[in-house]
Amino acid sequence: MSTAPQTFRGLTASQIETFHREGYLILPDLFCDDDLQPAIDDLHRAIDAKAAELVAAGELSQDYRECGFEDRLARISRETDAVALSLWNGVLHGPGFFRLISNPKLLDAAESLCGEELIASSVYRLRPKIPHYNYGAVPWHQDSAYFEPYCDKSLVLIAWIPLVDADAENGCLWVIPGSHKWALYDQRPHDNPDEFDFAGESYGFDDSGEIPVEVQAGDVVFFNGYLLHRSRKNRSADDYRRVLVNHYMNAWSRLPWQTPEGETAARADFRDIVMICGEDPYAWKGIEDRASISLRKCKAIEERQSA
Ligand SMILES: O=C(O)CCC(=O)C(=O)O
Repeated sequence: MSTAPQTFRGLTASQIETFHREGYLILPDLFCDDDLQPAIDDLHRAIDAKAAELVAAGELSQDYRECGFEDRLARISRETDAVALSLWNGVLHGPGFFRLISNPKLLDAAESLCGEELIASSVYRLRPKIPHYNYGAVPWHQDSAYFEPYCDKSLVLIAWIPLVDADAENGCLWVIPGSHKWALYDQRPHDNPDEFDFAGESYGFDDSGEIPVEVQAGDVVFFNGYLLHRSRKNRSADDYRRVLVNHYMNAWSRLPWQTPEGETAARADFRDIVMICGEDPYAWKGIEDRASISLRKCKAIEERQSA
C-alpha cells in the first residue's frame, strides 16, 4: 500500500472496458494508510468494548491494545473467539466506515461506472473471516439475485474493500470472469456446510473458469451485481481477513429491495438510502429508516448534514 494520498480522477477507458468485459476490476493502491485508518479505528473501538466486557467477566486476561491491527484479534483469539465472533455480520457501523465508503477516490471511480448521482445502499458490512469458521464464507451467488426480480436494470456496483491483504488461504473472493453476462441463476441450499455459511447457492452453470482475486490492503475490487462469485473458508492459522463491502447504484434507479407485503413491483422503492454524490432525483419521496444497519445512523452523516 502507498503511504501518500494519491490524486485520482476516475477510471481510465481501459479500466472501464475491463470492468464491462470481465465483470470485475481491481483498483490497485486506491487507498493509502491514512484512508484506511479511520475504519480500522472503528474496528479497534469495537474490539476495545468487547474485550473490556470479557476482561471484566474474567474470560480474557487483557485487551491486547498494544498489538497492531494485524495481530490483535489473533492474540485475543488464542484465549477466546468471542471478540472475533462479535464483529461478524454487519453489526458495526462507525463513522470511519462511512468515511471510507464515501472517500472521493472511491466515488470518482464508482461515478465512472454508475454516473454522477450515486446512492449507496443503506446496508454496508464489515465481512470478517475468522480462521476455521464458515461465517462469511459464501457459496456461488450473484448479489443482484437479492434485488431481482423487481430491480430495474441499473448497474449494482459492489465495492469490496480489504482492510488487510486477502488471499486464497485467508478467504479472498473467487469469481468467474465474464459470468455477469450469462444469466441470473436460481439458488438452492448448498450441501457443503463445512465450507460455507447458510447463504443460498446459485447453480446451473460451468464454474471451471473460476479464479481467486488476491488483493492487498489499499486495493479495491469492483464487481457487477450479476457476477458469479463465492468465497471460501479462512484456512489460515490466525490471519483474520477483514473486508468492508458496500453497494452503489445510480440515484435514478429505484431500489426495489425488501418490498413490503402488499406493495407492487411498480411502486417499490427501498428509500433507506444515502445520497452519497449529487442531488436526489426522488427527494419528494422522502427517506425511510427500515434497515437495522443504516448509514444514516452514522455520526459522519449527522456531522455532514449539520455542517
Ligand atoms: O467477503 C466475501 O468474501 C464475500 C462477499 C460477498 O460475496 C458479497 O458481499 O456478496
